[in-house]
Amino acid sequence: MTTTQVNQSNAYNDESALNDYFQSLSKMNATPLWTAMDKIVPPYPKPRAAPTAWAYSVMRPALMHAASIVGAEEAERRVLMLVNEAIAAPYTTDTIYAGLQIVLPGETAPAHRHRAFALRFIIEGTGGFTAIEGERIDMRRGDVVLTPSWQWHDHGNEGSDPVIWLDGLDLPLWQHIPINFVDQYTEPRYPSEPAPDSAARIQWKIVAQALDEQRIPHAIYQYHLPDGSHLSKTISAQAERVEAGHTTTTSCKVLSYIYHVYSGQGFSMIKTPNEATAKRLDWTEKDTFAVPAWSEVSHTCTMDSGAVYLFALNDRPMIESLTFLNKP
Ligand code: GTQ
Repeated sequence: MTTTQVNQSNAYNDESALNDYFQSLSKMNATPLWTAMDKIVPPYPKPRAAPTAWAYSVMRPALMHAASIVGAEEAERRVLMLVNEAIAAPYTTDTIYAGLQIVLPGETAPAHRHRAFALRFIIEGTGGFTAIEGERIDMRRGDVVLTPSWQWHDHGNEGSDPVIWLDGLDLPLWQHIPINFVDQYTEPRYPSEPAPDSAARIQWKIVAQALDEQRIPHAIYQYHLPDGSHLSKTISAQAERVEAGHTTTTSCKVLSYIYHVYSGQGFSMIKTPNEATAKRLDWTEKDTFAVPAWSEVSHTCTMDSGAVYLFALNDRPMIESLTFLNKP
């Protein structure tokens, strides 16, 4: 045996020598890749998110409770973050954040701007508005209101009931790329004028019509800006109609989604690459649920008549621009 061979076999078998070696590495701010290879370069895609659901019947009282303990102005944004059951905030999925925001009559969520992109899907209340860079936009049930990066925005409510909406932001990305920060405006409200025709609002009736025109049991509509592009460079949105009694074809997408039930009821079967079996999430109107990336998913409408209408945030723009929309 040569000296080299002897040394090698010792190094492979001597556990305490290995431990000493690993300890010496940590003092050098180094660590072996070969003991962590599966985690660092996984053999299959491993989303951290798990399928998670938030029932509106549970979340609405919690939002009303929040409204009784903190003012919108004091909170800056009175939001209950929807936290994925397998990851800490701000992760609702690996790439998308969602929260539920409530503004009471007469309140103002003060003007600020940030690098992060935001969109809102209005769940309930009349008289709510978002002012975006001087455009005052009424918020109506089912509408999507956009807040592009670095535009001043404040929210208010001039109606007589609470206004509640789903916030969708690209915040998880900025945990990794530190370009997001907030700038506070000097006054609670940024000066604004009513803008009934603003391109920053996409009305539900337009989306519903586009879904209904597709005379198929499972219709999908991708939101886009007037120039045909996605709603932002990072996250966008889609809507779906599933006819009464219909189950969609099971499909597996690279994208992750946060679904919100506009109307109707049913359930989704969601199998992530991390689990052997699918998880069933039952849902009804105004509920929200997270679908991790790379999941096999089907949606079933359990109603006897009519159809379920679903809204979903997705991370399509980012994945598409990385050219990873399709599986290799
Ligand atoms: O309305 O600007 O849910 O800045 C999280 C961060 C909402 C907002 C959120 C925000 C906002």
